[in-house]
Amino acid sequence: MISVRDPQLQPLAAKVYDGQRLSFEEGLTLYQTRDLNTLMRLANYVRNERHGDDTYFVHSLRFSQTNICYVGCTFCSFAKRFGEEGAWDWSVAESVEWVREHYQPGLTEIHISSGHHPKRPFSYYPQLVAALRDNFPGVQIKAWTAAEIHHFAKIARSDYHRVLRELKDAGLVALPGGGAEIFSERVRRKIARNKVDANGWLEVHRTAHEMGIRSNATMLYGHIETLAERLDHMERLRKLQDETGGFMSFIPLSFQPWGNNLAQNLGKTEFTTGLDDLRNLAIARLYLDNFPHIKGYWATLTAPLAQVSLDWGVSDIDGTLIAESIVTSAGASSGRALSKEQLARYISDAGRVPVERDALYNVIRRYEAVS
Ligand code: V47
Repeated sequence: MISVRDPQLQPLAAKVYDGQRLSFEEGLTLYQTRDLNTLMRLANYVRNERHGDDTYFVHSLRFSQTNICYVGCTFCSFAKRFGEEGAWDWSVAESVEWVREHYQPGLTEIHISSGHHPKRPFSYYPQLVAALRDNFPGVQIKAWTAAEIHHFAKIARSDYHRVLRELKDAGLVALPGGGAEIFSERVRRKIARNKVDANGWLEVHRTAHEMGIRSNATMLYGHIETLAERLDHMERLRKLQDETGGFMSFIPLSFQPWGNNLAQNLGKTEFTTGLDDLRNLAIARLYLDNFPHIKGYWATLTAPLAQVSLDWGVSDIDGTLIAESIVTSAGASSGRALSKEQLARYISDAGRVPVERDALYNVIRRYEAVS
């Protein structure tokens, strides 16, 4: 048992050491406490119990077949309209060419997320997955957020199950966790009005899990949400994970304010600081007791803070992020990908063991532990 400065954390610490689940109110206490040192040590305890020093990363190419999108989320700096400068919309053949140009030896996954294109028919998407699978055998395809799967079901006049079945048959192995934003209806109305709602997002993941497709979950935070709304987001994920067990990791994404209107339109002038980000990761580790991994996404955190986050509950720092463009367009630091060696160095300099994994957390290489 560690010494606890904030007496309010005493009963929570006892529960954490006893492996008991935290309540919503206890989660709020963690958002309010000034005893960040205890919070860090509790999250680190849970992380070490689950994973020891093992810290995961993946050699990942980020691909978006289009940035054309009709949805108009106010936080987004990536989307373009038809004909706008900087818009792209690759055919299947052009997509394969693009991936070939950016391919690196040893690449493990192609992570795809993009815009909601109003005109492409659904048949294009399984064709794209199959073409990537055939041209890059052995590279896993983790493709399209639940928001996009919802869009595909609409344009195909079909349902989530049938859409996911076709994509899976074409070679898709997992879903990325984007599009979740914040589940609160109050916030969603303001920042992502035309996107799939919370229940739809959760239903896509439920359907995927029932079909054996594993997935991730994100949370976009640090804009206009309250702390209770962050916890509500985690609460809904925890419930679904109790049902299905299909989530692999949870990824908090701190809002990046450049090139979008959210900040100006809603009068937001202050954004998350390093300790906000670390606190949020630690709470996720403690609250989401049924999620295997909490990701410290270096693209939004910066790599040095992602390194520090390894003591705050984080067991995965995502990956090389070749050609990341979604958060980069909003000012994040991911414009330059990191090599596997650089990622391994960040991890081992933090006294942890780098483990290269694939999209499904199968181990590719465990590095030597530092002595
Ligand atoms: O859904 C968009 C977010 C997400 C901004 O599954 C922004 O392993 C911050 O899906 N500031 C897409 N965030 C990214 C995504 C993802 C990322 C990392 C790992 C995984 C995974 C998936 O990017 C979107 C949205 O929430 N985003 N704009 C912005 N201005």
